[in-house]
Amino acid sequence: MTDHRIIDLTITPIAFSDPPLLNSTGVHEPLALRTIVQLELANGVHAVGEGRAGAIGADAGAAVRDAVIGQDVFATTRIGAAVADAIRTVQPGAGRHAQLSAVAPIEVACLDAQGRTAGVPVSDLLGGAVRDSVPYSAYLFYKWAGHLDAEADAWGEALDPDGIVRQAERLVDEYGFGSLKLKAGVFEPDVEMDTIRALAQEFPGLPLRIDPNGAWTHETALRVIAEIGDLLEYVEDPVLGIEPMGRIHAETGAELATNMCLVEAEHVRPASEHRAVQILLTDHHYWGGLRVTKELGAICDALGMGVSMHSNSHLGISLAAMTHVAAAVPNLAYACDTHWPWNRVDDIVPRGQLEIHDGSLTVPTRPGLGVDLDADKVAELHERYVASGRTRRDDTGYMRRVDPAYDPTLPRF
Ligand code: GKR
Ligand code: MG
Repeated sequence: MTDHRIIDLTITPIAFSDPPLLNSTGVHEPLALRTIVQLELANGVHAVGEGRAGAIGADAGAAVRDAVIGQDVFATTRIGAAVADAIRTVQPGAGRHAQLSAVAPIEVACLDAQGRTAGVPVSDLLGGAVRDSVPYSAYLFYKWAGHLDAEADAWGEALDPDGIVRQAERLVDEYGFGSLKLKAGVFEPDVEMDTIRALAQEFPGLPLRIDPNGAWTHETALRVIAEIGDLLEYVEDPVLGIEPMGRIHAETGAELATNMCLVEAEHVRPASEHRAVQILLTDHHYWGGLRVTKELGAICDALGMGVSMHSNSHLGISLAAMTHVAAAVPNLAYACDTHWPWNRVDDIVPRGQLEIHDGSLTVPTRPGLGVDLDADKVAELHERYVASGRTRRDDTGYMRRVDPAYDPTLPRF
């Protein structure tokens, strides 16, 4: 029996390239931020997890290390509780979200370590993969040609329906995506509806989704659903809030998905009572890890809700973790979101270990997450983080450099 105790934990904030992607609160800055955690076990195993920017801030690092070091890596429930306690101690105002965001990358690293120790992939630790590959959707964004004060990037401009169709062609050619998601809430709804119509014409048969992140009023959402609802697989967060989402569903019968109104355990009951959510977009980075995400899948099943997966700008450790849990959730029936094609140029997983072919990623079968960590790349991205002086995402602030009057208040249209 080897010694499974955790003997070291490193928390590394990183910054990596991100194109100027537009959304309902502004535009992506040149650098996206993430948190990498690395564990070392007494048995010599090294393991890794990836979390949100600031998931374990500089103020919390020492307390979280104290909470984790010395624990048996198989005791993830106890480790999670200790990490949540540590966050509450150093940040007394920290809500459940902040605590679970800190727990998530550590739980992923623990599962990576468990898998490496036992010689099995993480999907096996989650009950086993029920599919060999996980489908992802192309995540389409309106975007500027390039960042402020920089040359145009290789993706090119996408500020109208034609630009989005060109972007979709590139993503479908390169990755074989079999469904398309449009990030909306950027332009007048008529432009965004024309974009969906153009995609439907160019890619007949491919499921289409639209996500304005709550930028529409009740009336606008009703109009969009009336005009293009029959072209859509589902509508994601057309309006903000559980009751408003429930009213849209009641009045239109449209299938609604969310990563905004059902984001904590206490939202499950009201979301179900109001029939506000037909498809829950889970996200292990916010919910506290892979095991709870799997449990969430079972809760959705019991409530008659569909399941898929939300993403934010991320790198390959997250993609591997998302793929393992998506493979182990039997009722996950929609292609998952991923930002990875936008960010992979700076990946910390060596090229070739993760590839999306025919729109799907093969579930890694090597022990643990089944991918390696490029330590030199992590060091480079950490230097970039330090040099940037940034600690949080500010899409609105960046947009205000071109439009000082930009108002992120939603709904906007
Ligand atoms: O990357 O701009 C973005 C997205 O808008 C992201 O922040 C959202 O969290 O992808 C997400 C979503 O589905 O709402
Ligand atoms: Mg969304």
